Amino acid sequence: MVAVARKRIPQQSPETSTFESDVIEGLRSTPKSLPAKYFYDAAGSQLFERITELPEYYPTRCEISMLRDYAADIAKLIPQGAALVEFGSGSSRKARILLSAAPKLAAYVPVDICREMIEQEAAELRRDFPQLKVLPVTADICKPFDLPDEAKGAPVRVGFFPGSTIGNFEPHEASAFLRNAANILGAGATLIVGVDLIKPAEVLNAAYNDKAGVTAKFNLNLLTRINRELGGTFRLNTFEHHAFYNRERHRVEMHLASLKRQKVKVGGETIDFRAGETIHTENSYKYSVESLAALARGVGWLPTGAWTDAHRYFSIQAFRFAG
Ligand code: AVJ
Repeated sequence: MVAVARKRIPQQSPETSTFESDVIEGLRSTPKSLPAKYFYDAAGSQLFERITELPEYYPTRCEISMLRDYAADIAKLIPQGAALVEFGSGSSRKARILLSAAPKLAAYVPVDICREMIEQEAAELRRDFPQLKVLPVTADICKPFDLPDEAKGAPVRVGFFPGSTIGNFEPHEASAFLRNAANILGAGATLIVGVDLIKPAEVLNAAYNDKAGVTAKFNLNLLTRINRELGGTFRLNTFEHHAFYNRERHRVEMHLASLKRQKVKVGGETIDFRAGETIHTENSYKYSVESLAALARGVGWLPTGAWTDAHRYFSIQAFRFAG
């Protein structure tokens, strides 16, 4: 037997070590990038809540008022005894509107990566909807996961994916997500998706460059998180928030631009920045009703309904999976 030198095993949770390897990989790439999903630590989630209340940031307000206005119509797509499965449920604020409008739902399955959040929310939902079976699942919505037996046993399943979270995926990832959702929900399923629409650049640029600077704080908080959790040496006043609508690719891009040439240490690595070099931190893809339907059709979802607001800023789209 040959003795093998063992590497020291870092004292970290699996989440932390994936965070570290994702961050190092992104910062060593050209151009530099970081995955948008890491925005949402406790501080980042609070900053996002503040974004949703900004005058310039229309999507959340728009979607919630549409869910209220069209709840009865949307509920017509929810069959008797169905289980509602929400992908990335968070606070379940939007699902509550559907739950109130569709009393024939038998079960609600909030799926989220954050365990504490859904367990706490489940207790409140059970109190507010005593007839409903609330069956939380802790899982990464991008990967295959198992539904609870009671949801599998329901006559049919209805997926719910609000918030234009689908816009954070690259189009090929959005397509993979839709395919995964079809596999999880099964034949006869309906999927209700909230999607931000293509619109004039001025509206989009304002929504991601708010006057109060909350979106800038949200973006920069990713560096604070890296400093705290990975021992990074980012100096926040040497990076600047950049956000703009990329018309060719139908997406809002967020970046953090280094104001000078500098070196930053992260997890034992040294990263060089040129003056003006950026880290690409987020894409927020915008769709038309037709372009999302085309993507969905490609993986077997047929359009069964679409709603937009008076300005055509936001859409709620429904699809059915024949199987
Ligand atoms: C939660 C992904 C829908 O893309 O508009 C808000 C996140 N980023 N402001 C979005 C976000 C900057 C948001 N999503």
